[in-house]
Amino acid sequence: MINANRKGYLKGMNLSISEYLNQSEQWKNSLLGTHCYAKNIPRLNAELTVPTTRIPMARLGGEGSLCGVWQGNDLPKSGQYENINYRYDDNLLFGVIVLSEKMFDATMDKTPLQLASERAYNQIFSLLDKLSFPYLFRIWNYMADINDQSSGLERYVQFNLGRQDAFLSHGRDVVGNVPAACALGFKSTFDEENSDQNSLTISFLAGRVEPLNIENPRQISAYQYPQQYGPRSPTFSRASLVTLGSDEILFVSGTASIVGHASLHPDDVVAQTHETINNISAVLAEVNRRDNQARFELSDLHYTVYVRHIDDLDPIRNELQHCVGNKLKAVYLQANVCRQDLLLEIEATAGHSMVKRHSTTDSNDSNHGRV
Ligand code: 3EB
Repeated sequence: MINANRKGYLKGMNLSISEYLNQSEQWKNSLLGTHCYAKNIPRLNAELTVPTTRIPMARLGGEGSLCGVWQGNDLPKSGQYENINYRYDDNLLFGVIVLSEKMFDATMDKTPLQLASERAYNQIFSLLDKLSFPYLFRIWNYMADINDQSSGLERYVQFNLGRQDAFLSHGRDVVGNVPAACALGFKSTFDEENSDQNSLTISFLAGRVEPLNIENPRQISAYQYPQQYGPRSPTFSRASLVTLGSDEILFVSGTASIVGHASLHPDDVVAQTHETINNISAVLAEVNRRDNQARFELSDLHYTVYVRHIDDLDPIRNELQHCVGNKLKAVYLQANVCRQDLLLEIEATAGHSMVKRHSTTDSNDSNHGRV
C-alpha cells in the first residue's frame, strides 16, 4: 500500500497505529508529520523525530486507530521552538503544539483555554516568521469538551477569542486570507497519568507560496458569522489551494450542515450529510472557477468524517457513498463538532500532480492525498 518511489507531497496514507509502527525507520524519517487518532494512543518513539498529534478519538468502522502521514521531499529537518515540534523541507513546514490549560491561570478577562489558544497561535506565528514560512495553509484544532461551558463561557467561544487575538497581535488578516481549518472536540479523561490527553492540540502546515483561499457561496464566511455564535468569529476559510513544486493540493476545511450561518436539519443525520456534501460541492465549484487549471470533483477527495454519535456511522456512510459514488475514500472518527446541533463535520484533501496531469502515464496512486 505504500508507494515509496514516487516523490511528492501527496502521499497521505491511512495506516493503523500498529502498521505505522511497523514501518522502517528510514520511511519514518522521510515524514514531515503524523496525525494519530485512537481512544488510547501509546507513546510513539517515532515522535522523537516526527511531530505527531495524538488525538483521543476512536476510528469507527474496522481498525480502531488511524495514522495519517505527511511525506516530505528529500530529508526533512526537525526542530523545536517553545512548545512546538516541527519538521520542514524547502516547501512545507509541519508543526504540532500541545498546551495544557493547567499551565494557565484565568485572568480578569481571559479564561485558561482562551489563554492557551492565544499562546498556541502566537507561538505558531513566531515560528513561521523565524523560519520564513509566511503562509499558514491548513490548521487542525483539537480540544477537550468543545461543547461544554467552563469559566462561564462555551469552550469553542473561548478558543475563538484566543485564536483571533493572536492573529491580530501578529498583524495577520482575520478576514479573507485566513487558513483552512477544522475544530473538533474530544471527551476529557480524568486519568491523571494521561492528563496531557486533555490538552489543546493544534497542528499545521505552512509554506512559502501564497495559497488561494476559497469561500463557499452557500455559506456566510465563518469570519463574518454574526455575534450569536460568540463575540469573535472563527478565523478560517472554507478551503485553501496550494501549489508545492509540481503538486497542487486542495485543503477543504471542516464542513458541516450550515447554510448561510444557520445549522440545518438538527435531528436528521442523513439530511445533514447530504447538506454537507452540497457544501463541499459548492466549494469545489468555487475552486474550479477561481483556478482555471483546477478540475476537482467529489470523487477526487480523501475525506475525514467526524461523527458525533457512533450509531450514525452507517447512515452517514451510506449517504456519502450515494453522493460521492464508488470511488469514495473516507475514514471516520468519533468526535464532537463545535455546534451542539451538528451531527457531523467532513474535511477533505485532494492532490493533483501537475506533472502527472501533463504526462500520458497516470500512476493512479489510490493512497495519496489525505491526512
Ligand atoms: C463551521 O462551518 C463548522 O473554528 O476552525 C469548521 C471548520 C468549523 C473550522 C474552526 C470550525 C472551524 O462553522 C465548524
